[in-house]
Amino acid sequence: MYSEPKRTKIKSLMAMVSLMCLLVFATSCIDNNKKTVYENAADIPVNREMIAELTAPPNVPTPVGRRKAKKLIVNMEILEKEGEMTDGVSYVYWTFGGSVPGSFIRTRVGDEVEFHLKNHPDNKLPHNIDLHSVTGPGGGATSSFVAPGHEAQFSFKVLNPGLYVYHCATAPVGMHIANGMYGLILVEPEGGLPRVDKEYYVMQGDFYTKGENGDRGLQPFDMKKAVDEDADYVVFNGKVGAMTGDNAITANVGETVRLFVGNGGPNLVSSFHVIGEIFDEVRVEGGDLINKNVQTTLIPAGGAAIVEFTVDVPGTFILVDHSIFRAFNKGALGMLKVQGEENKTIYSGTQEEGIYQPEGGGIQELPNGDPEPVASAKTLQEKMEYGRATYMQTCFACHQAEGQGISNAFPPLAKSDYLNADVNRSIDIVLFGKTGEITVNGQTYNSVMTKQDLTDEEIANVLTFVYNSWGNSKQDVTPAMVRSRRNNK
Ligand code: HEC
Ligand SMILES: [Cu+2]
Repeated sequence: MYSEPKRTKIKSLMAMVSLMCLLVFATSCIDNNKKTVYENAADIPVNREMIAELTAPPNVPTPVGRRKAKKLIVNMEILEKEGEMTDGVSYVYWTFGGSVPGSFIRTRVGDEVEFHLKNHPDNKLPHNIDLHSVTGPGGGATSSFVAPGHEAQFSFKVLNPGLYVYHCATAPVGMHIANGMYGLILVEPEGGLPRVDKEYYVMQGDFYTKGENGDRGLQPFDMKKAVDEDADYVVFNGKVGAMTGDNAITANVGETVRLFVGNGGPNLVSSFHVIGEIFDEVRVEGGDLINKNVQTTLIPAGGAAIVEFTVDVPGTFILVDHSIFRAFNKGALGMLKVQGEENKTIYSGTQEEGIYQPEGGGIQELPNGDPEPVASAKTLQEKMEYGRATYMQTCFACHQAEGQGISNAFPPLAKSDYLNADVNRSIDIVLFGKTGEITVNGQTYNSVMTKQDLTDEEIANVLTFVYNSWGNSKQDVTPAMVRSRRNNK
């Protein structure tokens, strides 16, 4: 009667004993390995010195691999310098190492970082650095405050693995961050992160300018807009187009891509997404937690994430902040270009319905209010310049930087027989939109271009730019021509 439960008891006892044996065996295995495992990263000894390799985005330094912990010397120079926010718009950036985001720093657990922060003599302001990977007051800020023409030095032991943000923390802190003073420091675990084929550095930031998005000239920082969190630009790697066209990051079919993604803020949280990809793995918030099969990952201001995915099919994959107006209207858009063999099983690439056009409503229906009176372009050169700016803001997301279009989705404007055949038809397309099948350079497209909310002069300039670029017919389009087409309908 009791035999059944008894047997079960004996069984479980045996199971327990064998489990214990296994545990003992496993521990002795580790012991036999004679590898000292430090329970406390602070105890990891360093031997020898090494100058840290620093890189500007989208590049990252060489992986740490199996190297031992070292005294790692970081030489970081702060430079205040004018740069381009987008075509025709410049901005005075404050930078760690000359780039926004600042130089990427790559360390491993146990490293002892000797940080040299140099403030260039031509700079106007004092700065400092707060690294989120530092255990200590202010993350280093209190020890690194440095006036122009001076250098500050401090050191710290790298204790926790992960991907960390660093930033300037000099008052007014928000303003220093808003001007581009942030970057990433990676702390690899002992033995390094698993090997991948491609690694890139991407960091989002929001910018606040006196003028509105696209207003030309040198734009000063706007404190009121920054306080109101009313960003004019939201960008990857410091400017509109830092990761598009020729600046796109690249990979080959079959490769694994790892993106170190940070968000400098100062204000906005990023809904980071790659159109047409699924993240196989995300190291959530840059820490140890690995989430799998993720579509969009949240990257807080002052936070980071490591995302990884294998690219299976060729094409252009668009990196966005999926708060989507930021992507298509404020600049938070980058590109990963993948080359290699198509795989029709994974993606047919031929079906005509269902083209994903998130930019459809975004750019066109933006309520602009009354159009601002803009300076009129007089010369062809001016028309080209203004037209190019409109192109890069309005048309480029679909027709691409060199007018090459995207196969099966957006027809090319470069050497377009369709464009060159009839100027009035082109004006009508921009004015009123276009649907239905068309053939451009022998390829058929059957899609939708919504009407573009632009003034007559803007349309004249952008079309003049298109006609005078990329091997087209050099047609000059005037505002009067656009006006007469507009009134025609
Ligand atoms: C949202 C994506 C999108 C945007 C933005 C866009 N287009 Fe288009 N464009 C298209 C699509 C799609 C077609 C093809 C429509 C069809 O299949 O009927 C097209 C067709 C055209 C054509 C005729 C075909 C050719 O290749 O010559 C011209 C000219 C053109 N667009 C110019 C522009 C200009 C100039 C702008 C910016 C002011 C612009 N487009 C903005 C998607 C876009
Ligand atoms: Cu600063």
